[in-house]
Amino acid sequence: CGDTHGQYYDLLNIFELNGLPSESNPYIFNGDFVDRGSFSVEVILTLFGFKLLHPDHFHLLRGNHETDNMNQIYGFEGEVKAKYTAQMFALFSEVFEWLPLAQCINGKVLVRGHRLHPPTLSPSPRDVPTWGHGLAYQLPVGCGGLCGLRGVSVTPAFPQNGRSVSKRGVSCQFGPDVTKSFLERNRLDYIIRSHEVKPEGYEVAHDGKCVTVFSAPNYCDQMGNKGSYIHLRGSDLRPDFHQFTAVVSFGGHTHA
Ligand SMILES: [Mn+2]
Repeated sequence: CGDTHGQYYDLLNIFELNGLPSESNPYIFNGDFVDRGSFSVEVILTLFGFKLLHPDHFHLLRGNHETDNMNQIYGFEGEVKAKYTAQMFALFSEVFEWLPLAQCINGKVLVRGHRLHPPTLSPSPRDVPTWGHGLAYQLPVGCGGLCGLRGVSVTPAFPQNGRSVSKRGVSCQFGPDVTKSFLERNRLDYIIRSHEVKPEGYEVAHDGKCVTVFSAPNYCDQMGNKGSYIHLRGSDLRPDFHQFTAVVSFGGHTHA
């Protein structure tokens, strides 16, 4: 699953559609659990609950919204302080620091949500306390002329070969040649990433080697996008996409 962003009723819908987490029904959530939606506390407590219940079959990766500076701007800090206390927010913040940044499934599929650095992605998560929009960590050595840029994030969905700075100037987009070379060097089949809203809830790019999954339908109550989750099927872990639309609740209004 990709971003959930405090959309609690849509998270429950995923479990309704795909079954509750269990040893025979494992999950990976690819970051961005909180912020934007109004029920980030409910989302994260539910996810942490399943993590405690099934530690080896329920996996949470850290998104760029699992950080203090994002939580201050996009709602989670305020929500926690309103529903609980400042101390409770400090505890969430501490736990977020422990979440891994990426996960490799069966040595074949790299799941990595946010600030993906395919050219030289290191196998061990790095400590990035100020990780977020505009404060992302530096591109590692090997990224050519982009090394000196602060606040660089890497976003694919770029059909041309090579790398370039995105329109907003805060991220680096990379082409299918970069994806291919990264996968070959690391002996991987493909990448699953999130962090970017897609109309269909997912997108397959770069000859099927770079897949985006986004699980917050009608993002921010206005995008009109579908959400999706992916099943990995068979020994080759081929992606099988499942789409869903936003849950309607509260007398006809979507949650928010
Ligand atoms: Mn996001």
